Amino acid sequence: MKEKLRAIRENALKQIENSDALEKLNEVRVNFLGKKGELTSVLKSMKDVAPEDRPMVGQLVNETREAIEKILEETKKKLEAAAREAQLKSEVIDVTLPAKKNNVGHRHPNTIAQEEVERIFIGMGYEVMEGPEVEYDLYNFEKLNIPANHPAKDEQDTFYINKEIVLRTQTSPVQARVMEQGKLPIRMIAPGRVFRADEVDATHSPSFHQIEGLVIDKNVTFADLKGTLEVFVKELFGEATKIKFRPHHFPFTEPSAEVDVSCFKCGGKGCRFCKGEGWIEILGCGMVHPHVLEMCGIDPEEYSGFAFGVGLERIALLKYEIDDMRLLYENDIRFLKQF
Ligand code: 2U9
Repeated sequence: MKEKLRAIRENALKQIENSDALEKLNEVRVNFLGKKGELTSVLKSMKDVAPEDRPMVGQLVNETREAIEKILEETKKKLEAAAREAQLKSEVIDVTLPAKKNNVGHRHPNTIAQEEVERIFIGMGYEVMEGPEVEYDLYNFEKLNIPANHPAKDEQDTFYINKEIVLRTQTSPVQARVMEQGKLPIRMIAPGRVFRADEVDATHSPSFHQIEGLVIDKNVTFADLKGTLEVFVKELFGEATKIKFRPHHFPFTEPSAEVDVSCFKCGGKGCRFCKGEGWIEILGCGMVHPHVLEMCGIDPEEYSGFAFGVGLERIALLKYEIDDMRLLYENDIRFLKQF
């Protein structure tokens, strides 16, 4: 029995020594100390040992178990340390590698242009106001001097929710609502999305954006309008920009004008960009029609004002030299990344 136990012990130690992984070590433990293990089967055969030898044999079995367990534990610790070491080595961080790029989005050219226009007017003391995109016909047309059957209603054909409610064709209803509140003077711009029943092409879209401005105070004249817009275009397109007013007609302003700026590419000589004209049409404007003032609760005898409107996409296309408006809406990241 003594011999058998020594053999088991030597065999176990050899197998433990040869274990190069924790799994293997566990197998050895099961093979020797497990329920069906070699040492356990010796214990089971104690009944065959003479009763007087049993204490001695029992002690020997225990010593063998303790010896195997001790060396198992030591080897387990060594293998665990080696595994941790190997893991640390394999997971080494190379701090010289380029960092993972965090792909943050960036502003759309429309947004860049809108914020630029807002910055300029805020600098002149204007407030930025917003209003609903779904509007009453009353605010979108009637109060802006465009009654039913007015030809301008055809030019600004839009999407009707019902007879009285439309998708706004201009941001002017925002100004009409502010005027009705009766807090004067007013110095505001209204940027926002507008809608028209237009076919899509390089310069048209059924949904686009405008920025309209309104100033109402005592003694506001066309000279104030000219000075304001001159400051605006010089800030937007450069100090050398010249400005030209051409008489025009809008139902909501009287007198009205369209404004051209000298081509900021060729300085006015005429080039491909301005189609040889030297001038580029940029916005519409005028003195607020007395009837519009009246309909919005302001006395035209006491107050006067000017208004202007500019297409945001038009500014973005000009400023960033984009030749097709559709590019602004296609969400092609290769296009958007350039601005
Ligand atoms: C009120 C009174 C008057 C706003 C104005 C224009 C001239 C104009 C166009 C520019 C490009 C529209 O997007 S566009 O096609 N707008 O030419 N807009 S005056 O006049 C107002 C606004 C509100 C109460």
